[in-house]
Amino acid sequence: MDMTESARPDGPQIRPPKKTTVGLPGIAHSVRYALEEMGPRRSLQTLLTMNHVKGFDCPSCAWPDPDPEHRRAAEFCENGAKAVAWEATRKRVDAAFFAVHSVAELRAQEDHWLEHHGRLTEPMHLAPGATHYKPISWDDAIALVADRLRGLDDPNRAVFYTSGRASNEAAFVYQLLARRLGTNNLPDCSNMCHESSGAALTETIGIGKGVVTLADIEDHAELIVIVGQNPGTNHPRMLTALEKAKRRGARVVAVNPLPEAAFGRFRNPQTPRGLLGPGTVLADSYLPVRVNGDLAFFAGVNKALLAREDAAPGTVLDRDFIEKYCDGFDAAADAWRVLEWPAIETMSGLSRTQIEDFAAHVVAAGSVIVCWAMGLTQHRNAVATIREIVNFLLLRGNVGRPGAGPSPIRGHSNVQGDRTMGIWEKMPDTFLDALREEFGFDPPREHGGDTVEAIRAMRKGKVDVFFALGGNFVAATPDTEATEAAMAHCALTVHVATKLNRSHLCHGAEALLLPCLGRTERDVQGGREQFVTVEDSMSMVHASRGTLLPGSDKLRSEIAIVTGLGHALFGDDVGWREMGSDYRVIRKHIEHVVPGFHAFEQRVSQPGGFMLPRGPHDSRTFKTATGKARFTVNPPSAVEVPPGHLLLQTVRSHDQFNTTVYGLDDRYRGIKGGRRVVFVNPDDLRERGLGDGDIVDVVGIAPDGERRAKAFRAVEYPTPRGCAAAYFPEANVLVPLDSVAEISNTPTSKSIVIRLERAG
Ligand SMILES: Nc1nc2c(c(=O)[nH]1)N[C@H]1C(S)=C(S)[C@@H](COP(=O)(O)OP(=O)(O)OC[C@H]3O[C@@H](n4cnc5c(=O)[nH]c(N)nc54)[C@H](O)[C@@H]3O)O[C@H]1N2
Ligand SMILES: Nc1nc2c(c(=O)[nH]1)N[C@H]1C(S)=C(S)[C@@H](COP(=O)(O)OP(=O)(O)OC[C@H]3O[C@@H](n4cnc5c(=O)[nH]c(N)nc54)[C@H](O)[C@@H]3O)O[C@H]1N2
Ligand code: SF4
Ligand SMILES: [Mo]
Repeated sequence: MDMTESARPDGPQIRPPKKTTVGLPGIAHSVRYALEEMGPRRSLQTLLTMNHVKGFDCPSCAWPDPDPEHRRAAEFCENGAKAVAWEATRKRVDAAFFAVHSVAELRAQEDHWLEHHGRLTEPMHLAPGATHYKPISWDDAIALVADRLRGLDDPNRAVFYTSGRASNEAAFVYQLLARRLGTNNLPDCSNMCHESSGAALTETIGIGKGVVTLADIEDHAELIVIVGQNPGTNHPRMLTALEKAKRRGARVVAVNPLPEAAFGRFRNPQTPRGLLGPGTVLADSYLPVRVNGDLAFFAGVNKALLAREDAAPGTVLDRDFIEKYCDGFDAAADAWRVLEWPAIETMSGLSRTQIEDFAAHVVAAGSVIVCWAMGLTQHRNAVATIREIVNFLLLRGNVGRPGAGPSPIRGHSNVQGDRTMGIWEKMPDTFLDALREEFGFDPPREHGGDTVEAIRAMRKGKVDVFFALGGNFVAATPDTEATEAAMAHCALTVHVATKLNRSHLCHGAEALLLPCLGRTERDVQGGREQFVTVEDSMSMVHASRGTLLPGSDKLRSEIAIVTGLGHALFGDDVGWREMGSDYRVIRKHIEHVVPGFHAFEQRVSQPGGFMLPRGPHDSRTFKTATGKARFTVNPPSAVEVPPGHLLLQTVRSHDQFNTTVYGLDDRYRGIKGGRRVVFVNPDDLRERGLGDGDIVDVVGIAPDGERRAKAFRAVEYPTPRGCAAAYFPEANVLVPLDSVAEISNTPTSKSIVIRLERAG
């Protein structure tokens, strides 16, 4: 990665953070970027069909679409437009490009540079010992992968990674392929993302996903708490939903170490009022929690609620709900009673008064939703934190009624759907039994490895074939240097991808690049135009149809690639050919295997699609170990930071989608022209004899030694004392592979102990 950017005279320029989101600047940015990449015709052809009933689903985040009747002509946001322009660009990375640039040369380039050269156009092969990728035919490429997979001593020496952009149909055939081969090694980006949410929610309410709807947020909730999430950048159309909630009188509270622009004024680009007027202030209050202070915060809130109930019994808690639907309340209550306020204040960074005031608003609200994202999931105690949020909601019966419930806001556009389809290294036996019934083979039962375990296995030389359906494994995962080295231990690395990225250059002994269709492109198989389906953050399943001609006539759909490989490996044992040429056949299998998909074809053909059943939401049914919603005891904890050190969290800028860097600005945080910046409280800088604009090395400390990210520009920023922030993936070199969340095994990308050293 580029180590020199901050040292350049034209390094980042810093301005004060913004207090307003979107408005005219937001529109101007999306239009400019779209025109640059796609030109006027493609821009209109894509942007006006995106998120529409007969169009394609936005490939960016998993925020839901409004009802078909309420959709507008331009049903997308600035970042959705960027994602589409990025995919539908007219630029191409073809065989001539690879003939000119060696792999070593490409590896020395920045991530931004790599992806900006455009779409991959044909299959490419890197022979053992070769310096350049060379074209290979599809038949030879598929035969090569089949040959290597067939030659494995043990199917568990193969790893099948998935990034959350794959459609339901692609995900389903992909997990089928891995299990038919005999392995559950199906790590995915979710392992680094909402795994902690899934683990906490499954244990406590019996389902691994959120249980609210868009209408709950827009029309019903009286209090919406946004914790560890930056919706202005990462789920921009959530701002429209929050605006709607605000206009009918809901209260919004943000809990975050950074005062993100989304919590200020929102100028809705879809309404004249929003564009020309002063906009709507979205957050009524903002609680600047310390990084990793949320478990202590919610424990404090629960303690305060209990104290109010003790003072006026029967007025605060929903006793009927607790009695009828929950267990574990007494043990949790005993634990809250003995908590000490000073410890809660130190760990959370918030005062008792702030916490008690928040509790007062909770009691005043008939219904409460808590939304969260990566600010909660990527810490050692992430699962405990989310369980404590469930406790908080259960106390007042805020689950399974309008305007209430837990709402993890998902990242990739179909990451939730991929899990529903079986992309998980630990799918339950019920799913595996259903697969056996449907396809007549016995899927392996032994759990597979997750993302971190896959890297560990590679390091030990236990992985021969690494296959990735999308994503950018080496850039997204922690401990960049160790991970890049681990990949080199594989005999074959295969990437199904739309654009060139770092993972294609940190290869095994031999490598393949298999270029695929993107969401925006028409997919014709068996002489018929096909569509795929996706599931959003609120469990709505709907269709997605590309509208553009494919970027090259040699692209194949992900489904065609996977089913083609299935056929090469196993002949037509489970009907690979048929599935590849008619996606309705895959949907029929999904209907038989995955609960909630009855009459799939018919229901997904309805405008807007259908909602999957969710017991806690639909009927207060909790499929937990005891059949009840479970209170849990979660002793507050926070990462201990030695004197002189800071706790670093890694965030996304406004100009990126995960490892895809669209540009070098972060408009809302006032950063222009650079990404190697570290945001620090001004007093913390002063205490170290540093000032705004100084160039520093960020040094991560861990039991297994130090890691260094060189030459970052220090930026004074309003974050609590002791906290810092930098961008992912540049800061991933600092995250130790073995630093993971308890239970979910998610890398702790939001709590890295660091110190700053003036760059030498
Ligand atoms: N444009 C765009 N959209 C995206 C993505 C993208 O990269 N770009 N990525 C997609 C993906 S895969 C995901 S998972 C989501 C991610 O969506 P977010 O979770 O919003 O993404 P992050 O940038 O990681 O932001 C984390 C937020 O949590 C806060 N935070 C950090 N540590 C703590 C903490 O300890 N406590 C609290 N309370 N807050 C904390 C940070 O200040 C920041 O506001 O977005 C999705 N959407
Ligand atoms: N430090 C730190 N690390 C993190 C995080 C963090 O907050 N901090 N966040 C984590 C999170 S939440 C996530 S989800 C992961 C993301 O991890 P990944 O999902 O692995 O990474 P992405 O950057 O989303 O993947 C981008 C690549 O996907 C490919 N691609 C795009 N569209 C398609 C498509 O339609 N089909 C195919 N086959 N390929 C496509 C392109 O080649 C592109 O280069 O990163 C994690 N890593
Ligand atoms: S909110 Fe997310 S899904 Fe919706 S248009 Fe924006 S990026 Fe796309
Ligand atoms: Mo994510």
